[in-house]
Amino acid sequence: MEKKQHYVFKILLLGDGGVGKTSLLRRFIDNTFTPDYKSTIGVQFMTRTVDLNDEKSIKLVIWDVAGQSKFTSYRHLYYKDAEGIILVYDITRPDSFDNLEMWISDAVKHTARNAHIAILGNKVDLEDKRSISKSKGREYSTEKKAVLFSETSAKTGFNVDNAFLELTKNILSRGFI
Ligand code: G3D
Ligand code: MG
Repeated sequence: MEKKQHYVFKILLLGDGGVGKTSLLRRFIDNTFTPDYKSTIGVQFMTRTVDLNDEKSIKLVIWDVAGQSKFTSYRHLYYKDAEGIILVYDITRPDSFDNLEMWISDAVKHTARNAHIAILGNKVDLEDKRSISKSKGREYSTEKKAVLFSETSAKTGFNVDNAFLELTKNILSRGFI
């Protein structure tokens, strides 16, 4: 008897241009990092199915709001029904950290109230250029009631799988109504 339960979770990737959203997605989906993919990327979302255990299979549909200016209301059409929101900043760019406030309020306004928020400080391989400390990122995430805070590198792959999988487990365990 097939007892496996199948789930589909929609996850949004948000954050300033250049912080590494598309790179994180590609790292998670294909385990690659290609600095010059820009012209070949034509899709708005990618999927990966993860089997957390023998009983649960989860298809993640991850939306990259690439190319959508943060000043257009059009992008809000993609926000609806998301179970998870991944906010990304670049640890070397303070402006990308400061803008999280805008991205969070925007996401909260346009998604269901109990969407789970994860905050990722990306490009941790550029430690010598760091301008946002890990503790500052963590404090901010706690303040915003994010279910997950992590520092990642799409370039090396550091913490990338982990971040997506932890968010998935969180959505699963706390439920989504
Ligand atoms: P975006 O989708 O948020 O706009 P991209 O960001 O994924 O397009 O990445 C923007 C630039 O940052 C790219 O460089 C990409 O290679 C680089 N990048 C993404 N993630 C990392 C990372 O973890 N570490 C480092 N060192 N660089 C990263 P280019 O030069 O193509 O603009
Ligand atoms: Mg992109």
